[in-house]
Amino acid sequence: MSAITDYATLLDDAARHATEVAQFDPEGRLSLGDAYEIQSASIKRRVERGERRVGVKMGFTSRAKMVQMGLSDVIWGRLTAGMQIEEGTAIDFSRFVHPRVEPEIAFVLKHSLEGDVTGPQALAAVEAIAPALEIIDSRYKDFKFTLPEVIADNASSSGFVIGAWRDPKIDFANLGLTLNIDGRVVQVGSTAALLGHPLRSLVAGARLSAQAGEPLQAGWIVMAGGATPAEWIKPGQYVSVDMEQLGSAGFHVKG
Ligand code: OOG
Ligand code: MG
Repeated sequence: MSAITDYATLLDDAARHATEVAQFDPEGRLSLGDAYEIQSASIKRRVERGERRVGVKMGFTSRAKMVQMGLSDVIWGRLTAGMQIEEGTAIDFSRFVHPRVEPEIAFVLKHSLEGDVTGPQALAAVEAIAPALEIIDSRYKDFKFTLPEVIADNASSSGFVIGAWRDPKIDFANLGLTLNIDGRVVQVGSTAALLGHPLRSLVAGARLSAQAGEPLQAGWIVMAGGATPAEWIKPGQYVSVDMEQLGSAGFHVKG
């Protein structure tokens, strides 16, 4: 077995069994190409178990997230149907290693979107937009990783929750938002935190996924990235995002 397959198996098993692993490239020596190969091979294992690909997630698209995690390259990961959590329902805490949550905006596409596209071209491919939450759960001990490691670990993706879909004609360039835990505001931000305009995150997603030979498809979801630092979640909590004009989305955490 190659090292790529070994690391893919290690990370897939860790995600599947909610166990943590030690960092395997703490100096960040692995090439980003190899890191994405590991990610691809680990998602392939999920797909072989029957999970359907439903889109992509973008990471480190806001300064808040770059600063929190100490990394500054935009990254992406693959979403499967198994990661989607129905809005308003409860997640089982034991499914996770050390989960965090962050407020995002989600797109769903009506057309495929491939390669180098402009903002208006990206917008023309959007069927709808929605307030969303991402649950990130790094498989690495203490949630610490280098850039190749987090890429290999599917950009820490673990779950996502999407609120009601809205008309993309709403101007979503700069919508105020809060992340709330048990009704208390824990983070305040704006969609403008995402590369200045969330559409830029979609443009980056179209380019990066086409480069990987998996262009964005009609019907796919694109999570644009955390607009604020992520917060730890604990059993018993109710977590929600409130977004100006778009409304809210939330989930409960079961013990
Ligand atoms: C990596 C994933 C980053 C985002 O929205 O910026 C991410 C992490 O922070 O563990 O999902
Ligand atoms: Mg995220």
